[in-house]
Amino acid sequence: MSNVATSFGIEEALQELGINETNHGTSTGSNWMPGTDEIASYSPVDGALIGKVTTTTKDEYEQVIASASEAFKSWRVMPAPQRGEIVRQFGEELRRLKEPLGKLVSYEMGKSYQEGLGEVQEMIDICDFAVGLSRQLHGLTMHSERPGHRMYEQYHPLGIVGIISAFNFPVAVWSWNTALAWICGDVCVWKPSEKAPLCGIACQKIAAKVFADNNLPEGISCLINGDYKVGEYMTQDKRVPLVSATGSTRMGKIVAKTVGERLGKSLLELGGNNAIIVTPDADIKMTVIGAVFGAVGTAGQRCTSTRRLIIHESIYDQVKKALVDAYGQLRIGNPLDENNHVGPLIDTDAVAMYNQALEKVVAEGGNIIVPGGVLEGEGYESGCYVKPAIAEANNSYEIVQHETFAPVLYLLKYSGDVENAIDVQNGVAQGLSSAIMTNNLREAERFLSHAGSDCGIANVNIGTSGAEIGGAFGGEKETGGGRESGSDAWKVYMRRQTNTINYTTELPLAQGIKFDL
Ligand code: UN1
Repeated sequence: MSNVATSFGIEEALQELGINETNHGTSTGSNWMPGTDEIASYSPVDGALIGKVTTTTKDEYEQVIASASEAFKSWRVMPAPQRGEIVRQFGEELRRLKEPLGKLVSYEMGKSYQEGLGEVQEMIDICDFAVGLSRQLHGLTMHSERPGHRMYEQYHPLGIVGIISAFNFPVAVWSWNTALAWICGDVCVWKPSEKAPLCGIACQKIAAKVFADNNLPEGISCLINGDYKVGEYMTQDKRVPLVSATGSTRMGKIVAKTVGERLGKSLLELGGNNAIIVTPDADIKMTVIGAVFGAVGTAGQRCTSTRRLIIHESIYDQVKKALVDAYGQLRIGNPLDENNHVGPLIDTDAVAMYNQALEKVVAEGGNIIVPGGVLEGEGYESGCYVKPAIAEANNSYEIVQHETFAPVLYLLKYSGDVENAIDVQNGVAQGLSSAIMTNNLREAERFLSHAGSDCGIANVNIGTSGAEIGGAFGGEKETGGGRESGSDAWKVYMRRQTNTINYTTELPLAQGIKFDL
């Protein structure tokens, strides 16, 4: 174990979570399969090897699907509130293991420990939400046009839900899917990111214990590991009616095409290019807090991170100065140390992309006002620590149109009416999250109107990131159109059936059709 790992209790956390030096990466619950090539997980915090995970073979994948299909037969007929009880117990286990799991998230992914705990809290919250929902999986009843007939709709489980998740929320996104899918009566197969596979092992062990303690069959929660080829086993597989994928737009397009070709369903949570509009009526103090957290939180690696600030010309210089001052206060370093605001990027490939973005914005005519750079020296040995940067730019720049998963914030100036700012905000291919900072009711309502923000999330006087689980989460356009977590997102995990029952001795046909024999 490295010095950092020792001083911040990583060894104990790994032990509590059952993580070994080498871990089998394929599981149907209590049953773990040996697998093949190993994925090594290095911490971006200090570059140390945390552990290895074996990848899933095609043959093991087949065993996983067989087990999941078998489990589905009994799980789907268990009353939903009883499934809710299992999810409640899972939430309790998460409460018990919140600290070690939060620590692992922080050490393997690089987000701050506080954000790691926050991520586990999102898991707990979605479990609570799902428990209540397990008594509310309701359809509608409607009046039949035929006498003595009753018509209603009901929701049935789909079957196997395939989950492909990204490194940046290595545990929460899985739980948003599983907590709902499980209470809906589905079984889940999860392929976590190759960049955070140990988080996947930890979560699967927590879930497996709950299922085993309740004598439930293998296969309700399954784990597979590997690169895109292992993901393809699921996207191409007709036995997986729904694939929920989080990641880049590039990846999402491939998933959508592959799943679409077999007329399966996909739930996509892809790239964002989120903006905050700052109008002349904005509270500048709130704006700065929201913008800085949105841009540098999770080192700019949330799909909801703030990438663009669209500022009215009348307050542009004031906001710019306040931001430069705030960036001057940021402490970059070990994310397990609660004194630091910004941790590392996930790996050196991400650092290369960050560098390219800064080069590109300059090449396109941008003006860097808070310079970036890769940090070196003591504490920065992993090579993944970068300085959050700010550039004055134009929305038409190719790089501004592109989602760079790093702490690079673009300042864009607008003049005239709020409509002009909304046009800029909507003038990108992505449509995840958006926000306006204003105390002017007219501006706020314009932003939220049919002619306003075209994003899945539109906030007033709050930044773009940090959504609560109670609302449906997701975005439009190249973000993929999917909705996860709260509200009625559960419906994606079920199939709808319309039922008509005749309780007379006649057989009248709909639409007045006569068919006398
Ligand atoms: C993501 O970045 O993939 O709104 C999800 C937020 C978090 C979720 C982000 N609750 O920032």
